[in-house]
Amino acid sequence: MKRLILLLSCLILTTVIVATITLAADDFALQPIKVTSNVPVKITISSGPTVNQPLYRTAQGEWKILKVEQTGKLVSFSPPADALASTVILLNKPKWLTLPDDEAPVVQAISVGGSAVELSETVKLGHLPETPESILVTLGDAKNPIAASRMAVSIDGREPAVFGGKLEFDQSKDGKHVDVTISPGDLAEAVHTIFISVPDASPGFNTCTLQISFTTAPLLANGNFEQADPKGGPLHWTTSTWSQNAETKAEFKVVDGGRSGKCLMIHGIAGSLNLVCGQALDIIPGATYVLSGYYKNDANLGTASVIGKNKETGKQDQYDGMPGLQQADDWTPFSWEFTAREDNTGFNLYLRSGAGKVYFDDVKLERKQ
Ligand SMILES: [Ca+2]
Ligand SMILES: [Ca+2]
Repeated sequence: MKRLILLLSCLILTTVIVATITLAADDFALQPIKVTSNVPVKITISSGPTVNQPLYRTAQGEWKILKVEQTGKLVSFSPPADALASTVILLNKPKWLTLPDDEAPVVQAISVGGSAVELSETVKLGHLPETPESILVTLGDAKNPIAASRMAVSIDGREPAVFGGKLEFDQSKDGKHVDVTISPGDLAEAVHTIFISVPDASPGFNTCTLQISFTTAPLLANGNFEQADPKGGPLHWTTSTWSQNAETKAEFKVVDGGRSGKCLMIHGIAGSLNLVCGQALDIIPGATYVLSGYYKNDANLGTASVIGKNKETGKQDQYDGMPGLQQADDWTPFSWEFTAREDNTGFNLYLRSGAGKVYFDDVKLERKQ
């Protein structure tokens, strides 16, 4: 960055702030000079800057021609009265620059893993089976080139390179269009937010911001039942005995001997037994899902239900059940497909049982592709 040496003189001692900024890639670089002063001030630059169509910005945001004196390498100017108390000065207006420009670049298209996504300043992609390999954002600016070199992309507040990700851009010759390709890299199964800010190359840094969020966390937490709460029950699941009576006795426990590590045992011992082990679901009304996993039991025992609430009445509405599981001594796969009702919300999934022992392990829920 070329250094400017500034000499200031003013009659009254007061606040004068002069800042120079180099903007954008070499092709679209500017050297605006920001002057903040509440009194008339004369600024002299001694490094012989290029002067071509010098301009200043008025307090109203108009761009006007600036009177500049040149003596050898010395360049002097005073922000005019209509530029107090803050202005931006351009001594060398490049050919490509169109003024005024108060508009940020506009997002024209977003595609995730090759599929177009509805445009919004905050794009919520919801649950994805895995982190997309690439996210493509196309931006355009009506008046000026995009300052591609000043674009910023963060993933969960950090640089994509931290996750092995990268950023590439393809800019049109006039600079006014850019395709930004974000490869997020290797992200954990969790909620992620990508923040993108793209300024144009005008002196005002008009900046477009965009936020894209998604989650790759499993739809069912602790579906492999490796985590137990302090009482030995399955972490992230709630357990309950529905329609119980005085004699009801049951156990919900994480036990050894799972298909992988540990597993869930639901043991109905006595009394009225309508045993449920459930989890709230973050699923999309209208979408179809597949519940799958492994079980074994000591009788024809064990099932699953999905229950939703009507969006309008708030009352229990959708109530769909998986066919009951047959007796199986060894770990046996099961799978069940259901569609979350369009007019429902607040879905819960329950693994269920009655009298006897049923074991579940490696249970997962996936959206049907
Ligand atoms: Ca613009
Ligand atoms: Ca397990």
